[in-house]
Amino acid sequence: MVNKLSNLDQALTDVSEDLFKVMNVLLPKPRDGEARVIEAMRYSTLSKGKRLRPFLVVCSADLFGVSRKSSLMAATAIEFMHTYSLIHDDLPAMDDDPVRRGQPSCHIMFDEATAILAGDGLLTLAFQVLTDDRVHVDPKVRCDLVRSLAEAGGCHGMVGGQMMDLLSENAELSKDEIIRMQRMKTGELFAISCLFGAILGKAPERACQSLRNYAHNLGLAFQITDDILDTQGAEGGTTKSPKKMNREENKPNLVSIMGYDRSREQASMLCSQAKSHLDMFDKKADIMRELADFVINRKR
Ligand code: GRG
Repeated sequence: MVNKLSNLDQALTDVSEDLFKVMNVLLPKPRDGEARVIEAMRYSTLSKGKRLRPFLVVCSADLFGVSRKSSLMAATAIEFMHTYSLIHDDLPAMDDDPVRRGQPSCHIMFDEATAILAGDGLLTLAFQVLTDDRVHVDPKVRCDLVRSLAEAGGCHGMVGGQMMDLLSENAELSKDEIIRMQRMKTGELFAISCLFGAILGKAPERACQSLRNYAHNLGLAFQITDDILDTQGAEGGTTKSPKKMNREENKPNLVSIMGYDRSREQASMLCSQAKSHLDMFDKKADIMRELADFVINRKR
C-alpha cells in the first residue's frame, strides 16, 4: 500500500526540497585555503532539519501572493541564521551537544575553531543573501528584511535569550522570566519568519500584528513541546553527553516548573490561540493552522 502524505507533510516536503536546491546554490563551493570552513557550513546546513522557519516564510508569503522564488531566497537567509545558532549552541562552551540532526555536531565532525567560523560564515551569509535583488526588487523591502533579521537575532532577540539561558543554570526563574527568555531565544526567529512573508508582500500593519501574535504563540508551544520531548528522551535513554544532561537538569524550564500535564495543556492552549490569530486570512491560512497542530504533536 502506498502511504499518501497529508497536505502538510507534502507541503513541508516540497518546501524542504526546494530550499535544499536554493541553499545548495547560495552556499559557496569549497575551494582554496577557505575550503574547510565552507565544507563545515555546507555540512551543517544541508543536513536533515525540519525547516519549520523557512516553511513559515513561504506560507506567510503565500498569503500575500509573493512569488516562490522570492520567498525561498528570503527563507534561506533565516535557515542560515538558524543553523549558525545551532552550531554555536552545540559548542562545549555553550550546550555541549555532540549530536545534531542525527549526525555528529559541527565541532565534532570538524573542530571547535572551524565550527565557530562556520557559524560566523553562515550568519554573515544570511545578511548577504537578503541584499540580493532576486529577494525583492524594492531596496526598501530588502533593507527592512535585513534590519528585522538583525533585531530578531541580536542582543534583544536570540543572542540575548541565549545569554539568559546560559545564566539560568542553577538559578531560580519565575514563569514570566522563563517565557521572556524563550520568547527571545526561539520565539523571535519564529516571529520574523512569519513577518518576512508580510514584509515581502508589503502587508498592512493589522496583518503583520496577527502574524506576530500567531508566531509568538506558536514559538512558545514549540518550546514547551521541545522541553517535553527532552524530558521524555532523558527518561528513555539519550545520546546527550553527561555534561549536557547535568546542565539541562539544572536549568529551569516551563515543564520543570509546571509539570508534564499542565505543560501539555498549556501547549495545546497556545496552539488554539495561535490559530485564532489567523482568522483574518480565512482558508488561505489553513496550512499554517495545520502547522500549529504539527508543532505540538511532533515526535522530534
Ligand atoms: C548560539 C546565539 C545562539 C543562540 C542559540 C536556537 C538556540 C539559540 C539554541 C538551540 C538550542 C535548542 C535545542 C533550543 C530549543 C529549541 C530549538 C531552537 C530547537 C531546534 O530547532 P528545530 O527543532 O531544529 O527547528 P531543526 O534541526 O529541525 O532545524
